[in-house]
Amino acid sequence: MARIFSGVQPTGNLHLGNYLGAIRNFVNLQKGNECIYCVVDLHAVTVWQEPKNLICNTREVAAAFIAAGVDPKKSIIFNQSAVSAHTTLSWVLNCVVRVGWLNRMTQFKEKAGKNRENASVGLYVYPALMAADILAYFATHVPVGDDQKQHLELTRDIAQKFNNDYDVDFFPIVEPLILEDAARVMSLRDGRQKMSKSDPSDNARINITDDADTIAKKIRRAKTDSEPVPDGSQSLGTVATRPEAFNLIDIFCALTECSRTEIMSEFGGKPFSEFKPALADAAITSLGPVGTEMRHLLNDPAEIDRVLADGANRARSISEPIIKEVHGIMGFLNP
Ligand code: AQP
Repeated sequence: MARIFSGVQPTGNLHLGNYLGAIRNFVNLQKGNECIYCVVDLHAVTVWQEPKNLICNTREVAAAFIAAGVDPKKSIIFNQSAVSAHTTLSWVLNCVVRVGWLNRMTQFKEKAGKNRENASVGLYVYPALMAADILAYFATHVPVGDDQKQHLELTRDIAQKFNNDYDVDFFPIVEPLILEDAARVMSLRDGRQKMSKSDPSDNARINITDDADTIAKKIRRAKTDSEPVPDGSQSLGTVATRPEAFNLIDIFCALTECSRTEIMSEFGGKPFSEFKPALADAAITSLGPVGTEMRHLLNDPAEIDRVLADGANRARSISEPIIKEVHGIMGFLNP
């Protein structure tokens, strides 16, 4: 049985991209696997989070997992800061990873932007914390999108170096789980940027908690051009020339599990005014029940906290013996 670890940051505004690219797949992965799904609040604070928002956003991510169909009795759902193994092991791994390795991480460069001197050290060592998340549970598989592939490679390198340095065969070398149907959803305002929680424009994303009217309105206002829906022919453009148009088609594909060819043969050559209402219907059918259930769950925060507490206990029972062994291997005295 594979042991799967994955996480989502509680940075607010959970959106359709988080759902189609990650959370929806968490549900299917439960079949035949042991799954650990973490609300990664320690990762979130690598950039500033308002404390009272962080609490709400943490519950929001947990509610999204459950509303989407993750079963908290079967899978482990917890928030990262509640289990000390993550910070304990990340310090150890900070001492294993090399500065040169971290300097090659493209996500730090993107997230820190031009003002790198002012970025937190936490943002810089984020990949070592991600390695700790995975290795603290001896996770065998991690579902990854393109943006996390480099970090997962680094986790493998860190595990290998620890094993070599201490001459042990201790940490397993984790495998990426490339999900064929994990969609990459782009912004509704700019088809070259991914849909993101931190986009200042709420119209750039469909939030999981948006109601049917808001979803329809955002899709109606989604950026397109004056050309009809692409049909696969050169004359109606390519992803490179019409990224917004193809993003809407790809969202439709992900929502309905149809191929681009199927969608284009139905809508290709037609005006977007005909395509958008059909896309809105598909989004409302797929996301609507999740949003409704999420809002329902969030009305009872004590119940969400109970699920998180139970998950944290189960997470500790796996990670604590692993951390003890790490300390023993490294020669930390435990008087
Ligand atoms: N646009 C997207 N399309 C597909 N998958 C996406 N994910 C995020 N955006 C898209 C996937 O969602 C999971 C959780 O992401 P995260 O919260 O850990 O951080 P992120 O990737 O940084 O997400 P955001 O939405 O872009 O947040 P901000 O704006 O805070 O950086 C991951 O599996 C991610 O691939």
